[in-house]
Amino acid sequence: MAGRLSTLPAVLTIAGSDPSGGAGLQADLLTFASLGTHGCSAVTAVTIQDSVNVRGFTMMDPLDTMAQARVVLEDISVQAIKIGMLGNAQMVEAVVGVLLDYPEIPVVLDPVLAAGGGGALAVAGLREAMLDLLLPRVTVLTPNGPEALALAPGADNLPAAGHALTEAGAEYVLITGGHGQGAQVENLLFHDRQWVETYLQERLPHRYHGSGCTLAAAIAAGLAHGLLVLPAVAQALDYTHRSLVHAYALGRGQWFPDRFFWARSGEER
Ligand code: PXL
Repeated sequence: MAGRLSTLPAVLTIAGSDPSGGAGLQADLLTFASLGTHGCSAVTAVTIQDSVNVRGFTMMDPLDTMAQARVVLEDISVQAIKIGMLGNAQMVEAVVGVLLDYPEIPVVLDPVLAAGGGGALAVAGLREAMLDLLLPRVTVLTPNGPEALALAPGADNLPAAGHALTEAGAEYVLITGGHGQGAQVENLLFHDRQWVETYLQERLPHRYHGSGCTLAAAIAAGLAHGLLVLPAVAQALDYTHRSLVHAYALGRGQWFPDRFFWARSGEER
């Protein structure tokens, strides 16, 4: 039997599990599949949560998470890595150790501190470890507004936070505006201590669970397809927005993005 002549580019997510299926590695794998890539996953934590909020989480042993990442990276030519929930500083240190062995693979980091419902997905020390150890290895950092302000030392507004986070080592910083106010969502892109682009989107009426995961995973998928950062960001913002336009209410809380909206609506992907 003939095999495929070409393969799908592979993307690895290093992230937490969300049993509701809305966020976390479940969201990443759906997004990877929807965008024509093959998703691999290394689990950092198992969360207990629904569409309303987080009840708790259990961290994996970082050695086991890194063993998952290493067997994948040694076997499969991974084209991009997406990092989501890291949970604690030990997990950051372990991830950095693996990334140092693969300096050519672009990294998208969603610096997860809390879930959509507000519940914490991080313990003390995570913020500092991400800032000091991980940011210098990050191609695109995707904080929402509150995360950007929490991460950037001393910043009291979003442009200052964007500048500080590129200074801390992230090559590009995309601060998303979903948590802001106003009819338009303002997403701000920074590079090399400069504010280089603003992407405006219509603000949608609901609260969503897993929108940040979808965005970061979509950027990683774009990079895996060989896109440069700016087109990868623009396409991922558009894809995420459309997945939210088609979101559905399944539980009692936030709505879930439809990462396969194009398959159901007949729209272009
Ligand atoms: O969207 C942030 C996020 C990341 N990772 C996991 C999550 C969430 C939000 O709920 O559950 C595992």
